[in-house]
Amino acid sequence: MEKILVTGSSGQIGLELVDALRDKYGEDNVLASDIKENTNDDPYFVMLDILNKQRLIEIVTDHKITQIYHLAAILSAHGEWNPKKTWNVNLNATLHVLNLAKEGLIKKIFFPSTIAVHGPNTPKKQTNQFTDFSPETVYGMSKITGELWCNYYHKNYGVDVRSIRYPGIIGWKNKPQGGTTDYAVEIFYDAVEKGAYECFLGKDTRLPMMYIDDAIRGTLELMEAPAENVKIRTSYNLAAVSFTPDELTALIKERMPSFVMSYKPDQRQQIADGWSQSIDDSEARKDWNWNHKYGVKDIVNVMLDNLSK
Ligand code: NAD
Ligand code: AKB
Repeated sequence: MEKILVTGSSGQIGLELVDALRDKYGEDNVLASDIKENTNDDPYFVMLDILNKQRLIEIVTDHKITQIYHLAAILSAHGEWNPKKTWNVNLNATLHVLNLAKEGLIKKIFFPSTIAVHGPNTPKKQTNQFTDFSPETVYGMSKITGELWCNYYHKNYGVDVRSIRYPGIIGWKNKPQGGTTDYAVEIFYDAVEKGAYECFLGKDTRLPMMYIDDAIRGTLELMEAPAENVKIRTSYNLAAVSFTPDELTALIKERMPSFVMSYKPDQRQQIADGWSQSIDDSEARKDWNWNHKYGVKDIVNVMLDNLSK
């Protein structure tokens, strides 16, 4: 029986991933953990600062954890406020988790990477799996280094670590914080609540995005794939849709003609300008049959339908 620990479980992805894992493995076999208080009275939640190595070892040993989904991180925009802390949380804590597997305490790890591993020199369109990585944010630097360590631990110590480079994730259940792609969720909340949104990115800023159900299904599919199919042990490119704020506005206006969009780009514009606009994920499609289900119109519909309720 698998016993799973999710770190950073109170975040945008963690809250939904924990539910999906519990549906699959059973409520009491999935332990949620975060540095942030859990507000849902979850009996299977523990407080864990991922930098506290001793507490991490105690939790893994006491609960006989076999797999860790290591989500805890500081995202791109917030990462620039405190680069050293971001490096520590995003990279050094990942090394703690990798060491648990090297020492035989756990069997499998999921490490989420990101399109932020790309930088200004990376080709922008249909960015290939194997490309130039020269990120200019500490978030991107920590994630590409994390990917390389994952590969190193796999090749040298046989650690079964699997990873996806998520694009911007869109879902209606939780509002994201601290990222550069957050506008693509905030816009729907504000459209429903205020009928208007002021976007912190310029109208032509094209970025790769994905609906959260696709991201979570893809994560579980990768983690369940036979080990021999998982050929890439840095991190898999994963793609679904790609659009600009202007294009998204046009689709929202089809449903809400009175919706008003305005633009006030801030420091996040520079971060977005360094990232790819669309992603070639053919390796994931070939190796473990990845396929997205939600197109951009589906995302607009599912977001507006659920938030309106
Ligand atoms: P999030 O910021 O919503 O959640 C991250 C969680 O980590 C937060 O709940 C935070 O409290 C926790 N955390 C931060 N420091 C911690 C520490 N020291 N100890 C324990 N917990 C700590 O992020 P998310 O959007 O849910 O992302 C989850 C993972 O997926 C991250 O690793 C992120 O890099 C990656 N990712 C997310 C996206 C996206 O669009 N959401 C895209 C690419 C990659
Ligand atoms: C961010 O914008 O920082 C994240 C990401 C794409 O990694 N959503």
